Amino acid sequence: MKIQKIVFGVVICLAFGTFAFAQFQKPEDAIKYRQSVFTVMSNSMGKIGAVVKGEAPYNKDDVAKNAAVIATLSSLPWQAFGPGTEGGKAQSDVWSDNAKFKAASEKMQLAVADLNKAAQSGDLDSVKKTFGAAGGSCKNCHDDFKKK
Ligand code: ASC
Repeated sequence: MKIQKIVFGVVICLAFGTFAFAQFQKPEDAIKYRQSVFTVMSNSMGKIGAVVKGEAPYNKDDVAKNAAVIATLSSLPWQAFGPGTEGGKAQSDVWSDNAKFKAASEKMQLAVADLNKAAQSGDLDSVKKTFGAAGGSCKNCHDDFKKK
């Protein structure tokens, strides 16, 4: 009996916690949220990009931290593209061609996971290779779904 109550409580907390996490009071809140996440991701991409281009020295720990930031944040923006949150820099295709948008988002998450794996290994050549694919996955999605 007691264990059933605990399990029930945990399930309710998880259900409502997840619900609350993915909801926004106003469309502008969702837009601000997703743009903020992309801003931080872009900042870390830029820092790794400078290393890849030879414009900044390779510091393994810094690259590893930035790659981890990107990989961690990569799962967050999508919950802020829900119905009724059209606007900002997002093209309407995000909603009208949502399957394609979702596929692009998944491709990006896999690419930045690869970049993070390379960065944690501390191998600059692997970082360079995976960075190209990660940046390409950002660009692909922007070409199709971000307002110019
Ligand atoms: C970045 C950033 C993007 C992508 C894209 C890759 O660092 O801010 O939007 O990479 O430029 O081509």
